[in-house]
Amino acid sequence: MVERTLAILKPDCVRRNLAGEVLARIEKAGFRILGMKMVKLTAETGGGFYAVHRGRPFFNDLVAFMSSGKCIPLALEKENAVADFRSLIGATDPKDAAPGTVRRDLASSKGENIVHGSDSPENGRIEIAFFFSERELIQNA
Ligand code: IDP
Ligand code: MG
Repeated sequence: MVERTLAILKPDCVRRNLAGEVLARIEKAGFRILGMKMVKLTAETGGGFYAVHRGRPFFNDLVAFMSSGKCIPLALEKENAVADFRSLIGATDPKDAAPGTVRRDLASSKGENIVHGSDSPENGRIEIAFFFSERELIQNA
């Protein structure tokens, strides 16, 4: 089934000039980019995006990291987008991620792990709507 998923190139990715490398991998894997923008989250908006993790021991560090620099959210579409994107990026901790995945190849730690990917089609829709209005999602260009 054609699905949508939200990716975020996190502040470590942008800061380390790896956005082009990760975008190339996303394009080569067959994802259509419906929307792309550059944003800087605040403690409030970053905390809102990751609200599901509020109360976890890593929450404060996560929010500080996500608001530490520019991010690039991407609205992506393809068959089986959610699972295929998570396969492309690998496990949360780069030490556990499979060889050839974005996180294994590029990420420095479990916290600073280069890229976000939605964990279900429903969350994909919710997370895309967090960053993009309907008219910013361009299907046929
Ligand atoms: P995911 O990004 O692979 O879906 P989640 O469990 O949803 O992983 O966690 C969201 C983000 O929170 C992770 O990508 C990572 O940046 C951070 N995080 C998760 N678990 C830890 C941890 O144990 N230590 C530090 N940061 C963590
Ligand atoms: Mg997650």
